Amino acid sequence: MAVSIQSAQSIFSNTEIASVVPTTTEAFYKLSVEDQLALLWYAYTEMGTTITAAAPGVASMALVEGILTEIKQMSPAAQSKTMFDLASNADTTIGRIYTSLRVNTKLGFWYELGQLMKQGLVAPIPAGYQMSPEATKVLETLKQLDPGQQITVLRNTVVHMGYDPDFSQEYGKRSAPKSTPTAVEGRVKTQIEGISEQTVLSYIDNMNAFDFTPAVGLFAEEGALQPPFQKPIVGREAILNYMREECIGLKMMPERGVSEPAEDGYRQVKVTGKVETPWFGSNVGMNIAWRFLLDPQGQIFFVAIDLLASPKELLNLMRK
Ligand code: 45D
Repeated sequence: MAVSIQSAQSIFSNTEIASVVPTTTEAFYKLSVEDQLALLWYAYTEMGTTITAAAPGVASMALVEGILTEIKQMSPAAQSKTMFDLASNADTTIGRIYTSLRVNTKLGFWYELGQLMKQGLVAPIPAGYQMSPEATKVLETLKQLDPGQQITVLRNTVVHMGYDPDFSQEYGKRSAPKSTPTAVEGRVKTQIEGISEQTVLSYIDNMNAFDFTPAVGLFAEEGALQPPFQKPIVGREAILNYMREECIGLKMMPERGVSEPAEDGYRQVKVTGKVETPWFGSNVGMNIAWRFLLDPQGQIFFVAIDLLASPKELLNLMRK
């Protein structure tokens, strides 16, 4: 059987992923928009993990200063309606601007709104708002998840707001701005217990330096990258856009791995470790697996990034 992106998806298929994240996200979307906003507010204020003050620096906040100022000047009722419209994917000017933003800027926008809500400058969730029993259940489930899983649910909900939420998924059709990679002197060489494949080590080093052009150069021309709970992004150009959109500020800390021959001269490599987002820094380490399939030339034919079900999975380096 020839190697394909589809066949590659099932390497190391015994990897247990955090499927509670998509199920909780789905349950969230079934709630009324009022409940969704209230739930986000309670989750955000009660989660116990705080957003690091440095994080908004990774977002191009200049792009949202205008709408934030506009929102501040609105009546409380209009402020609430703006948030409602965003959460319900309504076709509004703000909804269209929001959709065109990079993920980190969307997060920064809500971070600022959250601050303004705390300061009383933007309408809060009405005092005494009673969530439905369904919403209370979703919030309870969310509270049980580990911090890395909780922030992934929060991020999913924010990314899907605005008009035409699918727009941002078309990485091949949208070119993201470049960013400045870390200077060579400032870089550290990664070591991964059990792994000597240069492609894998260079992947991590380039990603940690936000040097996405050489990172993408490690992929086969028609190679693919599959983010957690998403379909594979295929081809170098689309992957490059994706990285520019989503990978600034990420800190990848692989710990250990296994490498073994696969069919047709390919090689499969599984690495586990932690990833930190600039938003939560070292407060939240996400437990991650990278499942690489390298082609006979040593290029990345496929890599899946999985959010693991539990820390125990960090030690699961078995084959099937
Ligand atoms: O509606 O190797 C209020 C890839 C009010 C790339 C609010 C990767 C109501 C390749 C509460 C104010 C990227 C795949 C809202 C690796 C309301 C690769 C605000 C993995 C919305 C390793 C809510 C990377 C707020 C990973 C402010 C796994 C919410 C990255 C804020 C994961 C939520 C990153 C924030 C994650 C969430 C970041 C800031 C999960 C950030 C999450």
